Amino acid sequence: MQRMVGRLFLGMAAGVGLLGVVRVMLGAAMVGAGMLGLVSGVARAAEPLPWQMYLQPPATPIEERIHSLHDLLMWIIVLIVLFVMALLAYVCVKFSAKRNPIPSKTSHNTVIEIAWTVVPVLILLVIAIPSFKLMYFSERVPDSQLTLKVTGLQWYWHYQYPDNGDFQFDSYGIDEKNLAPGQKRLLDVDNQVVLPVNTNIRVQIAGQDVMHSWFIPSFGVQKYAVVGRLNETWLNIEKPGIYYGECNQICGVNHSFMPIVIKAVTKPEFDAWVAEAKTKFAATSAPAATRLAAASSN
Ligand SMILES: [Cu+2]
Repeated sequence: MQRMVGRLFLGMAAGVGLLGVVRVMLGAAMVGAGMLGLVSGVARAAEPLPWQMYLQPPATPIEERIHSLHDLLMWIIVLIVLFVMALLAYVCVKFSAKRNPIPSKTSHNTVIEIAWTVVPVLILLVIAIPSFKLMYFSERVPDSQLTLKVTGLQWYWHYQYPDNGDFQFDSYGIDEKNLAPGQKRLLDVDNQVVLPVNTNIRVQIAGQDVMHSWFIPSFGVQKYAVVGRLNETWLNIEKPGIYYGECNQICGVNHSFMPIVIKAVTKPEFDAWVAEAKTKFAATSAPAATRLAAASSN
């Protein structure tokens, strides 16, 4: 009975190990392919695509560093999985009941016990150093040249440009039935956030009803929008383009219908847009929810 349980356990461990190896090898292949740019046709757009693997291409210095940390971790995982698999295979062969009918009763080995405590600690240290560096890098806003204020509401985003005349607007996801040709379902919005490239942008994020989260994968930005609290992060978008994100904090029934679209443009294009936006959004003084509440109390 004991032997059967032992075999079952070994079989399960081997199965799980094998699955892990397949998964990690696939991941490693994607890392390699990503580094070589082989998946460029598939994964080069800053948006989710069918059958997409690996991360979206980075568009900010933060996301570039996230990619390197991810790749480092992936190689560490590959090595650990291979090492554990090799040990398992060795044990299965060398200590099978046939080859080793009288098992040793050894229960302690000081050297091995110290080694399997110290080695994981060292591995964690190797991971911790770049991880903390990245955390500080993404938290500390460098000299900002522009501020964007983001407010999360059920279920849309409200944006404010305090340095550019303080105009503000709501940004709603577009209903499936109202999509124009070329617009993306669950990703496109009525009013895009326009930002200049190569500019240090301070992003301040708050909530007005429940918790939301402003998440743009290709920027490496994911910040909670909390009521009564101002969270802060920063961006420096490297190339013009359209970047997509979504609310990624479950915030109620329409959580999946509050996408984020950032249009990154050159500085002159940004200035032209600001001039236009100031008139276009002149009548907007607060998020729609606040305006509705004020109107109904009158
Ligand atoms: Cu939300």
